[in-house]
Amino acid sequence: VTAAPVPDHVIDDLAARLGPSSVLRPEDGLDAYDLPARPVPGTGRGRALCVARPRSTAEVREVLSWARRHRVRVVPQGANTGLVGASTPPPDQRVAVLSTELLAGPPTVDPVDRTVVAGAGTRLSALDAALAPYGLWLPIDLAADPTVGGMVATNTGGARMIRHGDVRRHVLGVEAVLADDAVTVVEDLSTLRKDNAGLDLAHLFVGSAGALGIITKVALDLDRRPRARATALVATADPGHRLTVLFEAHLGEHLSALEAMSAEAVSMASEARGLRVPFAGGPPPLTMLVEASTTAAGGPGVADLEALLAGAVEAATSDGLAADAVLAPPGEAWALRHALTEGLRRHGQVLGFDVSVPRRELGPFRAEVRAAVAHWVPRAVVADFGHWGDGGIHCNVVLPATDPASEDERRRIREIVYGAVAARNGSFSAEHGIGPLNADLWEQHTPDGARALSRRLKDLMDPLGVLGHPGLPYGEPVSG
Ligand code: LAC
Ligand code: ZN
Repeated sequence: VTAAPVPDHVIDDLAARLGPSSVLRPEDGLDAYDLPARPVPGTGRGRALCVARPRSTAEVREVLSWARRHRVRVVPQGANTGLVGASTPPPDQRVAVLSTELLAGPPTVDPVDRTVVAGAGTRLSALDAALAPYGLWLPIDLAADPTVGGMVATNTGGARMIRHGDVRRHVLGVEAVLADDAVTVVEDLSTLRKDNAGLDLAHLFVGSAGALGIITKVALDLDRRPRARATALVATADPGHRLTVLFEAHLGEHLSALEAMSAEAVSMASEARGLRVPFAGGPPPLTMLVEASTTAAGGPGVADLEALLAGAVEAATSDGLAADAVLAPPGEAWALRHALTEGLRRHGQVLGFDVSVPRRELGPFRAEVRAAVAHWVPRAVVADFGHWGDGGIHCNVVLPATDPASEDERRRIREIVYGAVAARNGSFSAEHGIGPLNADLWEQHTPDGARALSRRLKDLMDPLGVLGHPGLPYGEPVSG
């Protein structure tokens, strides 16, 4: 690795290949590419060498050939909404950003097969607008507007995973460009739902964080849009797994979200955003957001779903699992849920941990973390929330902005959370993927064989190591 500055003629060579308007330089102002679209604690400001904005798969090949020739590393970037630091460049101006924002022609929808092929740079909102007229959607619910390429590269989860799964479950195919000697285009855009003809290479790129290839197009399996929906906010009397099991049993295939919000998180969000807390005595220790929905044209309506929810809540109350509950309009319930991240941030310094444990361990996990944080860093507040039905928890520890965590305290809190996760065979990255912020944990927790195979794949697909954020754990840095 050399720290020498990259000479101007290197960028000129890229501009000659793509056309000058497709390459942005620092003097053009690169804030939108150097800074994450959502604040990511622990990531400073990046500084890109330049930003390449290819308009086609052929131009992506040009960018990677250029990167190979000059030994410049390329960080792919979609909407830059990731939370583990993998989409922004490091600060040393030796890494170029490949923005997929112009790889976004109109999606090709097949309403009979319920599939779509879209350019990697297509925003989730734009995809949704293209699918709505057909009564279709991609059922991934996020408090952000990422690109579909980014969603595939990070395998996002979101708040409807309990019913619809993560992005991986919807990926039928991928077109990607490798940084191997031939700059190979792997084209696997079949939209067949039944296609068991050999290795499914498209899935190699799912969750790869741009380390194995640049995703240029994706083929996705879609669902019908819900026709009716009802939500309840439930004050839990038992912060364990029994309520989850009860709601699953009672609501069956109608259950489409089961989220949890701690009193601390709800207070901070409602205060910061002026939102109403629908419980008379203030937020209960743990509030569940339960959603029932249906896509069936001839199926239950809103009133039927509300009755179904009311029945489930009644059963929970008589079992001693629910202390109180209200039927809240879906817009209001989700507004509270989606306000949490921002609400916490306005409250102070947020140390965020995106973790998961087996569902029966959620209660004991939270109790352990809370006790340990209270003991070691008493001024810190655990304001957790998350995807309870999937065992996912955004275990946020919030400190006063005026009295943030010291290095030692940060390390201690990290040890508490990840220690409690590891003791329960949980995951240190439940849904936000791998990036420089958690690469050390990947090294620590990934079995030897899996690490070795990951490195060999990386080596094969990107032998010079020019692809992806340099803080990703899979490969050797570029030499040259
Ligand atoms: C959420 C993001 C942080 O669940 O994953 O709100
Ligand atoms: Zn989440």
